Amino acid sequence: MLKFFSKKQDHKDQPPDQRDAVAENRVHAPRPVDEQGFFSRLREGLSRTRTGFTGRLDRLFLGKKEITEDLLEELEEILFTSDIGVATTQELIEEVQAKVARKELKDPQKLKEALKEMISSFLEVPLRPHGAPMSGEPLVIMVVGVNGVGKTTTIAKAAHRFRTEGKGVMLVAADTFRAAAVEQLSIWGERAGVPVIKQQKGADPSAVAYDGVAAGLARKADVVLIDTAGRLHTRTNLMEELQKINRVIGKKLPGAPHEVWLVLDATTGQNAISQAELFNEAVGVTHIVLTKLDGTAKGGIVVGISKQLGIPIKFIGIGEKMDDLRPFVPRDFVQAIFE
Ligand SMILES: Nc1nc2c(ncn2[C@@H]2O[C@H](COP(=O)(O)OP(=O)(O)OP(=O)(O)O)[C@@H](O)[C@H]2O)c(=O)[nH]1
Ligand SMILES: [Mg+2]
Repeated sequence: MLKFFSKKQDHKDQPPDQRDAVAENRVHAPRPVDEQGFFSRLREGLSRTRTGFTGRLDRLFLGKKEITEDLLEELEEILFTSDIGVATTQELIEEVQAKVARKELKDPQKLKEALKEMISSFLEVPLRPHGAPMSGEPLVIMVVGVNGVGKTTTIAKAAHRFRTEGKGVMLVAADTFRAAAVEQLSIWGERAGVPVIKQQKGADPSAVAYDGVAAGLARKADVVLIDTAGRLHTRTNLMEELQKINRVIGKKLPGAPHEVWLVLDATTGQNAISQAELFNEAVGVTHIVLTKLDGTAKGGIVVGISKQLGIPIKFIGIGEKMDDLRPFVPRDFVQAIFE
């Protein structure tokens, strides 16, 4: 097992002000060679959103010579049904109206390019302040989200990513509610070649998380990913449980969890926004992972999430395979949706 953690980390010798940037680079590292088909795979994964959104835009603009109120009304409808969200849709339409009034925009054919630019600017969400591990300590990431959104799968995919970057990874099965949950994480751990810290079903999730962080420290892991439950017995409040995990691991390793990833299922559309508000209030979400973008035409939710929540999207899930978790790059995303 120790062989996974033997790789020396240069960045730990860097001054604290640079550590954050290095920690961030762990997931925004240059794309590995196996991602050469990156863009086409992204494009393929987002095909349903693209046909639903750009396909309809193209049909709307076809043969039109002027930007009329009727055209804007139809545009509003397309934006709204792509799950961009009411507030964001309104903002986009108002910006277009203002551009038309100022005569900066006349030709419907140019409207698409203008929308693309506006949407791109909405997607540029600055990183939130979050911790970085101290020298010799692991980066601890707590992964949260409601039942079935893709937390465990995301952890497996992220573990695979970190491993290909040469990092020592450890998984922690703090979802002790479902019997199958621990088993599922163990299977993924085996596939990704990383150890899994676990206890029996029904164990206290905070105790498992504490053990996981302790093991990560002892074995000098670079990254510890903690899987949590999406649902508990009705008597226990999920948010309180997550807050407890948060507190308990902070006792073992001050500053941990350094990152809290909220996993959201893109197919749930606007519902994802209210979930994010709840989790953020309870445990302070630092990054969002948006899964199942491949199965939906509701990809516009990416825009709504960025604009309304101001929480950066770290990864998007575009399929069920190990390498179907992609760093969210606004420019690539917009390109894949519009072209
Ligand atoms: N198509 C597609 N399916 C995904 C993606 N991410 C996860 N899934 C699927 O979603 C289902 C649920 O994933 P899990 O990882 O078990 O979800 P979870 O949040 O851990 O669920 P609980 O532990 O029950 O709360 C699985 O069948 C995954 O394969 C994705 O990006 N695309
Ligand atoms: Mg799970």
